[in-house]
Amino acid sequence: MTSETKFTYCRLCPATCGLVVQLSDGVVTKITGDEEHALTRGFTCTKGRHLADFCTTPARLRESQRKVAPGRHEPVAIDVAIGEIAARLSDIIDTHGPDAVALYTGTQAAYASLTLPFTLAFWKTIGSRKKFSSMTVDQAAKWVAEGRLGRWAAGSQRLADANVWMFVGTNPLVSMQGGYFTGFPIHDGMRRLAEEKRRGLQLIVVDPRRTELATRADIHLQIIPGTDAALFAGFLHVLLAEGLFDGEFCARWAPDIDGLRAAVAAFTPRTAAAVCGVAEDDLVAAVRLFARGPRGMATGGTGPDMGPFSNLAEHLIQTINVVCGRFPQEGEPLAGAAVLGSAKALPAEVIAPDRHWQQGFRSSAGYGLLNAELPAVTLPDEIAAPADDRVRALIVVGGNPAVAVPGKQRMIDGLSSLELLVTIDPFMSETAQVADYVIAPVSHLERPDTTRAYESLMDTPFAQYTPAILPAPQGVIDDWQFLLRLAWAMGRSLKLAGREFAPGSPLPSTDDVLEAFAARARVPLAEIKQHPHGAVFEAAAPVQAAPPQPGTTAVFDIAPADVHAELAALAQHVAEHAQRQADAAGAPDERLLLIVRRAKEVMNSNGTQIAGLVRTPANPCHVHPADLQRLGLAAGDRVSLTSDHGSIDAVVLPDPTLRQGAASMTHGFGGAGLDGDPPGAGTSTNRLLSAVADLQPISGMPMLTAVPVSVGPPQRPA
Ligand SMILES: Nc1nc2c(c(=O)[nH]1)N[C@H]1C(S)=C(S)[C@@H](COP(=O)(O)OP(=O)(O)OC[C@H]3O[C@@H](n4cnc5c(=O)[nH]c(N)nc54)[C@H](O)[C@@H]3O)O[C@H]1N2
Ligand SMILES: Nc1nc2c(c(=O)[nH]1)N[C@H]1C(S)=C(S)[C@@H](COP(=O)(O)OP(=O)(O)OC[C@H]3O[C@@H](n4cnc5c(=O)[nH]c(N)nc54)[C@H](O)[C@@H]3O)O[C@H]1N2
Ligand code: SF4
Ligand SMILES: [Mo]
Repeated sequence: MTSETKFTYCRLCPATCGLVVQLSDGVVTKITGDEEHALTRGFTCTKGRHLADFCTTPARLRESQRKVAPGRHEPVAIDVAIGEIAARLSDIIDTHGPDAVALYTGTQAAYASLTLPFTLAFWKTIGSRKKFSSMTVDQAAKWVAEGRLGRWAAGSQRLADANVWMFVGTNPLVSMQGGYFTGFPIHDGMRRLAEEKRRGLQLIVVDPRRTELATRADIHLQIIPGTDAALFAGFLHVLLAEGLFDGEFCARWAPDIDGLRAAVAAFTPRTAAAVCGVAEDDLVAAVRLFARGPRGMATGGTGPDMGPFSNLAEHLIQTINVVCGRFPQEGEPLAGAAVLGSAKALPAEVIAPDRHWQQGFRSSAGYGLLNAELPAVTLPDEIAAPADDRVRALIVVGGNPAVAVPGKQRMIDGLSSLELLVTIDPFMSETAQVADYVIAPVSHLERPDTTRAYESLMDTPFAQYTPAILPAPQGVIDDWQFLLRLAWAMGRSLKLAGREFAPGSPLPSTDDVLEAFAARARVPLAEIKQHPHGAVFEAAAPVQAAPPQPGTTAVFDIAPADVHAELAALAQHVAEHAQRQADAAGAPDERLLLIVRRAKEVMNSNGTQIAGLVRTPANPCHVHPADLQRLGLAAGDRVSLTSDHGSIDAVVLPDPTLRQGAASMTHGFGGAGLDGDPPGAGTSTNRLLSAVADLQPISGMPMLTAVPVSVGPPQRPA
């Protein structure tokens, strides 16, 4: 028997936790956290310790699959699959043009460093404008806000230098969401947060649940779900009324203070606090604490970006940073690391709002391109559109749109009606089950990789290289290699990493391509490879913000006309809501507001297939104990949740950390059920949510949080 110990890192989420893998005769016997890892110091979550199961579970595909009849797939050799897919794609493009082919990228396209660059290069050579991703069922409001407000060229301040930070609707101690999204450290967050707090960092958390993060807050505003826009309008009202903003910064970079003051005038702290269900004093105290700074930002996660008025909520959160001047100034360190990537001293100035979606292409559903993407909920519309270049073929990389997007059945029906659906996926996901080809990729522990792709999310100049830990099964292919070979089979080259990968040239190895991507690294890849636990490279210290370019005239647009109009609409919505409540004083709305939540044991739908990872009951519905009692329910009861758009079943569990009136579930569950979620698999909340009602303008973002549901006796047999 040969025993081996190998060092690597987890590739399921950006936390890239260091792992120690123990093998006996080539079989993984145990995975633990790597105590010697430079940043994660032994921390992992349960998913990381199960990482080998993602490679070895019987459910994992070891060969690519071809559909032979609806619901029936057979193994297909990769050369055959590539040849057939290339021929069909070429035919569709020749007959109907490149826009008849669409792309959907999901989260797992981002976690192998070569997958996304090759996907985007492949996409460029196809030349289609119909690109979709999970971002438009996630935080598309951030793109809208930047396009309307403008952004700071030198990026964000760093938590490590901050005195105060306000986290809105994010729980990075579970989600590990950090970097440019929230500013939270992606590595070993729990310990890092404790260290920053000991240094004096003060925390404000806005969340309807007393989350792991909220228990560590100096001020927790436990708002009514879906009321963020009103809260931050009130927040800005107080900031401006009390003169707590940075007048000098605004005079130079955000001149329309009077416009903003007028736009938030209706949102007095009393009104905002009443709408949000918090104490007025707490709101005012949060404003004063934040304003005192002098450093630190307000950042939002999925909470404010998935609810009603999400574009507005995100605009107001970012505007708080603008009026308080909370950006790196000339000579201050930039956030984000660059060890394998290149670093540039970005100027301390504004990049003007461009509202890019207003120009150029419009989809048949009427949307412009937001960051070169169309709304994911409109994919079924683009498939059904009465146009010659309607979406006829779809390529999915690292995503599971059948389960990720509200209106689950609508999406499954749309995907099923495609002329060609290809997904690269190690599992027979719901999307794979209706696909014509399922390409079986190399799995996490089977590929060498570097941490390059995560550097923009890091706050420390850290880098790690990992070799492949396990051999890949014969029949699988690297995501990037499939895309390159598919392009070649279509007679096209891919251009990336300063190279042209032309048809007929020798097929590079993954290590060759990783080298090519490291050509301009600040620390040579060869040196990084000498640190099996990863290392912090002081030679790659953060660069400092450069002075603004002479003559720059760009400024933030803090109160554009559409934001004004949205605030007016919100004020009216608030007034109507208050009126309805007064009218119904005797018969209050019994419905709960269903909110989003991340579960430690799964990463969206990843992990739902791994035995021993998912707890029982799968995807329970959490309800405050007082609400359970009011509804006559007990822990463990099966219930039906009914929204205006659908109904699902779940098991209720008490959760005293919730605000009363809220219920919370996670997403990504639902198992193999194409017509309904099978018992025991956990239900998909996307059967409750609408892909057509209450969409946000510009982004087409649906409502995923703060959705009214009635909770009652189960309507289906167990
Ligand atoms: N109701 C509700 N819906 C939501 C959300 C919510 O909060 N509530 N959250 C939304 C958010 S934020 C997001 S990001 C989306 C997620 O949307 P998606 O990214 O579309 O969904 P995932 O479940 O992450 O899909 C990842 C897929 O990649 C596959 N995969 C795993 N490893 C690999 C690999 O190495 N290569 C390839 N090619 N594939 C791999 C997995 O098997 C899985 O099928 O869901 C959204 N949907
Ligand atoms: N373990 C695990 N980690 C993950 C994922 C996963 O599925 N599992 N998914 C990954 C993905 S794709 C993403 S996008 C990130 C998301 O990362 P986060 O945005 O940090 O996700 P959550 O931890 O769900 O935090 C969202 C918080 O918003 C709160 N919330 C709900 N509704 C509202 C509201 O109306 N207003 C406010 N202010 N708050 C509200 C919820 O109570 C919750 O605490 O996580 C990533 N990490
Ligand atoms: S999934 Fe868990 S173990 Fe893996 S990187 Fe993320 S937090 Fe770390
Ligand atoms: Mo996400």
